[in-house]
Amino acid sequence: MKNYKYSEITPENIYNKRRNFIKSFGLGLGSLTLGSLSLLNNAHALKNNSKLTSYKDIITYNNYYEFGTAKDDPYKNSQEFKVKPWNISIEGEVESPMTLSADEILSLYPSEERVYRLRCVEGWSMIIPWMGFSLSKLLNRVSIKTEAKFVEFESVYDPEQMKGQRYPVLNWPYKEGLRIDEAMHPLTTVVTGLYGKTLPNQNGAPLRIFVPWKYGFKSAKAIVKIKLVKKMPTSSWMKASPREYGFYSNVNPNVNHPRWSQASERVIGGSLLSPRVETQMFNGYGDDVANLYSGMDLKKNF
Ligand SMILES: Nc1nc2c(c(=O)[nH]1)N[C@H]1C(S)=C(S)[C@@H](COP(=O)(O)O)O[C@H]1N2
Ligand SMILES: [Mo]
Repeated sequence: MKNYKYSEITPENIYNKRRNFIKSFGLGLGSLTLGSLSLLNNAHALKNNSKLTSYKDIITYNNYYEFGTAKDDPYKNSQEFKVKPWNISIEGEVESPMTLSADEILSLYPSEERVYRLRCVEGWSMIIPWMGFSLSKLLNRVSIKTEAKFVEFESVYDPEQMKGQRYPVLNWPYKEGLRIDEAMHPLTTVVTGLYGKTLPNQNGAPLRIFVPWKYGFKSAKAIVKIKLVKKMPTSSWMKASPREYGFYSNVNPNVNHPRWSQASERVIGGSLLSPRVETQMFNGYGDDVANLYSGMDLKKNF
């Protein structure tokens, strides 16, 4: 067994070694996990030869306004944030509301690797090897009533620890929402980690949501509540600017933000000279999710 220098043992190196090992035995990426879904997911994200974004970029270039609005604020300001103990309540239109600790959730549902592209509404993207499992598994646990049509996600409110929340940048706590069929879609993920490691605070520890075909802001970090509701919830971003941020917020190169084009994106990690790449409809996940929106006018329902 080769000895690695300490500096070589980054999450990224361990991850790549494991991946090469698996590749060299001809097992393919998908066999890292059980189930064909992940195979499919990995293939999607890596279509058009996209490289994984570096661990460093993923953990230092973040949007997490609770910790400040500059890209490196979450990295700088979230290191002392306490993610233990942590409870998440699942409530609203359900037969059996419950509160589970983050640890319970982690042990109930084994995480698998899910490589997805994150497309921020600001016009940049990353390819991230997340760890997680389908949100539907958790939602099935509470027996959703037929009256429930939407799901609302609430992030933590803790201005003592999150100095960004001392200012009215957004309507705190951060809230987001999905239609029930979107929330139950197997691609909609409860994220537990990345690069095979525990989720860093700045990426939404201990648990966050990730919805691959929607703009990044739909994927709430550090969630404490999941509420099943009858009516379409108003997200923090809809409150802040309803003209610019709609409920659906599907990645769509044909529908521009009122202040900028959404036709292309800057891939984080490239050089300043790297060309922008074309943004794909539904962020490249159209084969899996386009049917959720058949017959809908996606310009109106932006
Ligand atoms: N609670 C909370 N969740 C949030 C945000 C935020 O400010 N607060 N920012 C969103 C935005 S705009 C993006 S692009 C992604 C960024 O996720 P990442 O930092 O893990 O890449 O988180 C989303 N989730
Ligand atoms: Mo974003």
